[in-house]
Amino acid sequence: MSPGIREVEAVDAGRSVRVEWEDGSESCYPCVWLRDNCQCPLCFLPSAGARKLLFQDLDVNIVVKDVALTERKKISVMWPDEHTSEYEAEWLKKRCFSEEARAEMQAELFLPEHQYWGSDLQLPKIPFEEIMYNDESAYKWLCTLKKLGIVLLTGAATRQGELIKLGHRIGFLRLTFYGPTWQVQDKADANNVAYTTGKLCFHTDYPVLQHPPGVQFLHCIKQTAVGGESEVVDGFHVSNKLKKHNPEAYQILSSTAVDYTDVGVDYCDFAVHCKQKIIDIDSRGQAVRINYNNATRDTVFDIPAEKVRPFYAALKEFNDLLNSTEHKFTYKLKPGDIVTFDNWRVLHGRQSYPAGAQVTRHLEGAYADWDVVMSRLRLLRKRVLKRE
Ligand code: OGA
Ligand code: NM2
Ligand code: ZN
Ligand code: ZN
Repeated sequence: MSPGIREVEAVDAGRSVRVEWEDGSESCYPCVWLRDNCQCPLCFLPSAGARKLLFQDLDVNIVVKDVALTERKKISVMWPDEHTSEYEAEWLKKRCFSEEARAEMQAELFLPEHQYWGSDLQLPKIPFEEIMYNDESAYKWLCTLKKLGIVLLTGAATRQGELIKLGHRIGFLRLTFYGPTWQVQDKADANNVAYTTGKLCFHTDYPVLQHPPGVQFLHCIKQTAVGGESEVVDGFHVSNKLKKHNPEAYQILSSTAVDYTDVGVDYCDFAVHCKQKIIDIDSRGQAVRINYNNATRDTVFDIPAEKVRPFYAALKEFNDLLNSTEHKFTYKLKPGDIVTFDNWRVLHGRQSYPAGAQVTRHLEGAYADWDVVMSRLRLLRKRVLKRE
C-alpha cells in the first residue's frame, strides 16, 4: 500500500506543489499538470476515464492560491479562480515525476523486459484449453509471449476455427488481404510463396503493410511426414549481435528504406506497396521491429546505385547471423499445436516438403495487433492479481 502524506506546500512561487510522504521521500508536481488533471466532474468524465477540460481553457502559467492536506490521504488545491481540485495520495504517488517512479509506471504499463534466446530456447508449452478457460493460464501465456516472444499452445482440435475462438479470447483478430484467417497449404497458382511446398527462409510476415501484424498464430491441422519443420530466431537478440560486431551493417539496415510489394487477389484484390527499414530502431538505437520478408521485397529499389552493393553486403551479414546454428531453434509442429509469436521480433521459416496430389500439410494462420494483446494482458492481470 502506498504511504500517506506527511506535509504539502506550494514551492517555486506557487508554480509547483511539493509533497512529503510518510516514508520521508518527496515528490514535486508542476501546477499546470495538476490543474490539467483535476479529477472533479467539471474537468473529468469518470465513465470514460477521460479529460473534459479543454486545452484552450487551461492556463499554462497557472499558480496555486492555496494547498492543504486532508487526513493524510488527500491533498486539496485551490486555484486563483476559486476552482478546487482534490488528489488522492495513491493516485499522486503513481504519477510521481522522479525518474525511478516513471520507470516503474512505464514497466507496469508496457512490460518492456525481453528475455533473449538462441538455439537453447526452451519453448514454453501451455494446453490450449487452459488458456481458453483459465485466466491465470491466459495471463501467463500473454506475459511469456511479451517477454520471450514465443509460446506453443497444445491440444487444440485438428480442424479449422480454433483461431477464431482464440481471437474471441483476446478480443479480435487482425483482418488482412489474406482473410480473417488463412490456410497455409500447397495451392495451384499460389498468390504467396507460403502457399507452396517450398522452403521459407527466415522472415517476418507482412512487412508490406505500414503497420505489420504484431502477433501471429499458426495452428497445425495436418503435418507432412517428411520435411515441413519450423525454424525460429530471436530477431532482437540477433540485431544486438549485429550492432556490436558489425555496426556498419546495422547502420545500413536500420536506415535504408526497402520497397516491399504484394499484388494479387485473395479476400479481395490488392496492390500493396510500402517502404520499411529491415531493422526499425528506437531513439536509443535498440531494435523495436524487424521488417524482413525476402519474398515480397520489391524489384523496385529506391536508393542510389552506389548504395546497392553495400546494402546487399549488410543484409548478407544479418541473414548469416539469423541462420547461424547458435541462434536458430528448429522444431516440428504436431497436429493440434498452435504456435503464437511476436511477429515484430521473431523471424520464422519452414523446411520444404514433398509436393503431391493430396494436401499433406495444412496450417491455419491468423494475426492480432499488439494493442489488442496488451489490452487483454492488462485486463487479465487486474483480474488475476485482484487489483483495483
Ligand atoms: C507463412 C509461414 C510457416 C509454415 O505462412 O507465412 O511462415 O510452417 N508459414 O508453413
Ligand atoms: N500469408 C501467410 O509477408 C507475407 O507475405 C507473409 C502472409 C500469406 C498470410 C505471408
Ligand atoms: Zn476541476
Ligand atoms: Zn510467415
